[in-house]
Amino acid sequence: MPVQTSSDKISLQHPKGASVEILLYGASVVSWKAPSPNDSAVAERLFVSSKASLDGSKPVRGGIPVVFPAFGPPTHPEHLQLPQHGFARSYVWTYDSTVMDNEAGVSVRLLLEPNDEIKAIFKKAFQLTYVVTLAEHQLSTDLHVTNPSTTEVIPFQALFHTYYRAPSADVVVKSLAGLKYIDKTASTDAERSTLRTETRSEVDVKQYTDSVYEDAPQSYEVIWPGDGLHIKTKNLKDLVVWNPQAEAGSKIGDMEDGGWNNYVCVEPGHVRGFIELQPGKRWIGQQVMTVVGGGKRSS
Ligand code: TA6
Repeated sequence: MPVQTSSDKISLQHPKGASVEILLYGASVVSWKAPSPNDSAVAERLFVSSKASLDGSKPVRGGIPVVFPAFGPPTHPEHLQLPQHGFARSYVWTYDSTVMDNEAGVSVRLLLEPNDEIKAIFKKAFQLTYVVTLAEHQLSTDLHVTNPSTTEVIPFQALFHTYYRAPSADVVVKSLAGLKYIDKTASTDAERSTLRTETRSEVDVKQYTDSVYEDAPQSYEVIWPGDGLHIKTKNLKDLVVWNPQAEAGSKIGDMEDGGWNNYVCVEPGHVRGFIELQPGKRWIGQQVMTVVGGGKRSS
């Protein structure tokens, strides 16, 4: 069965060997296995900490948490009751339907609407739809935000907090040179909000890194010796690159020891400023992740 649903998760299986697991809790993608274009060997592409809670008691440390409607500690006046990174990653979504199921791709749709707990901390009506699509070498995630109100605007930020399984000593992110960014590892508020210019053509995460790039090209490569991915996005103008290294990672309770050696977070989002979704409108943000393997690079 290409799509299997149970009380707490959805599994997708592509006929060429790729697979995905999505927890209903947070619509968290917790596994993406895909064959390499080099030798067809199927490998896990996402990092999930062995200490992550997968029982719905807290957001998953790894995979692809969905960040909505606030990134980081909330700053918008209408978000001040929200937890860090909003609520989408910490409520149970529902399986809506299978969108596609053939050789080209296997795709499912999940939904999140306000429940009583969400209504207590976020006063806006909304509907979130999440479409996850698996192809042989590719995974796409599409977040649809719908504003059903006839009068109210929804201010929000959105981001895919994707943890790629990759050696942090060797991985680099390309296509960021020349961009403006803020460095959240800096020690003072003033330094953290200073806009800097990226000079590196290949950004590494050998040191504690927490950089928020703005107005990025929406096409990136995440590569390391022998393997790599290409990432393309729509309507997600910003990009966060995060790896805590031991300095900050050892303070994260659900991070496994040395986990920071095994991933890089490359997180497309709209997080510098806010989207103001007008009454009756829908916004769609998308990331498309393609395994390109080693030696092959997409343009
Ligand atoms: O996206 C990077 C970031 O905002 C970092 O500042 C870091 O704290 C990380 O997310 C993890 O946040 P979390 O709430 O999942 O512990």
